[in-house]
Amino acid sequence: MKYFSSVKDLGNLHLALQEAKELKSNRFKYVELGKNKTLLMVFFNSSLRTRLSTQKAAMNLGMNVIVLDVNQGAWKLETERGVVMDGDKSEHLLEAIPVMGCYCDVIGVRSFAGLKDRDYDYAETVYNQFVKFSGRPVFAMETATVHPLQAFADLITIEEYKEVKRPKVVLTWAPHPKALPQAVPNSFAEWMNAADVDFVITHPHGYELDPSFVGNALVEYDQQKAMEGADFVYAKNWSCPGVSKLEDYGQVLSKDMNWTIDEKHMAWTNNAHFMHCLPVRRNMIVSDNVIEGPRSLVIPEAANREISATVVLKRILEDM
Ligand code: AN0
Ligand code: CP
Repeated sequence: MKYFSSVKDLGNLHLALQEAKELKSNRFKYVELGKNKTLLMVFFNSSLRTRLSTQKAAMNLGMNVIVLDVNQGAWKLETERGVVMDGDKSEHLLEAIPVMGCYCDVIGVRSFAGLKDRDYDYAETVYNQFVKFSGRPVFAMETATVHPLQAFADLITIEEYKEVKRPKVVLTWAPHPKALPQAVPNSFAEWMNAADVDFVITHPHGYELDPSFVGNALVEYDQQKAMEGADFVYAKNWSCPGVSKLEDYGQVLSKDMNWTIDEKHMAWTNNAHFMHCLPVRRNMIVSDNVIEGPRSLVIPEAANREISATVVLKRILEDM
């Protein structure tokens, strides 16, 4: 594997899940594989889980790791071509990327959505420049529109905790004070469509996700109806994807707290497990009782980020 941004990059998903299970029981098995290989992790915004879990995964494989926080200590980077650089940005991404490629063997990129220009975000302008100009294998650590390491970890978690062969999984929008990207719900939807689950998406009108990610999922606007009989409830906020109304892209259209997941909501389900990628705002997205409750999987999901990253880095190293 040279690039990782989609479930398709893994090929047979069943085999990838098996590999994840094996690596989880022996995560240092391939500690020789990454010897004298360097991972560069580039962050254009904040991170707790991705930073730590991906670094740990690289260490499991014996790699060296360099982390660059572009907004803290590096030159401010221009990302658009053709700009007269007379402002606060000292360097262009088009020089910075090949330079970064000189110092490492693999690059992880967290580029994040600007949420201003839908076409710019959905063209994955920043991530694709790393693919094109770094000369290195590149993987997504949450780009403008996808977060595949999270979705992979979420699927590993569902596999571990499911109590029926084909569980019902519900992705529900929940309120948040600030505009957030669609990367997490996009990838979650993409991965659930590829997995052996019944998948339902629920959100207020106007929050329709891009059809390329929704795929064959059932979209149900009535949150209660959607959640009835659910085995897993995956809550997440996202800003307007601009599908039905382009000018609303990146806007907060609703802060309706009736969508906040509390015990009343969970009572509609089949004693569902609660999931969220974290970081989460309590009592906006989910009540204290639900996130602290016995059915909450937020910590196991975060723990499985180490596993999903180990599988991805192992496959990249094996292909070098
Ligand atoms: C980010 C998001 O919603 O995409 C990161 C989640 C992994 N969340 C925040 O910025 C709060
Ligand atoms: N879930 C996740 O990717 O968290 P961070 O933003 O802290 O990396």
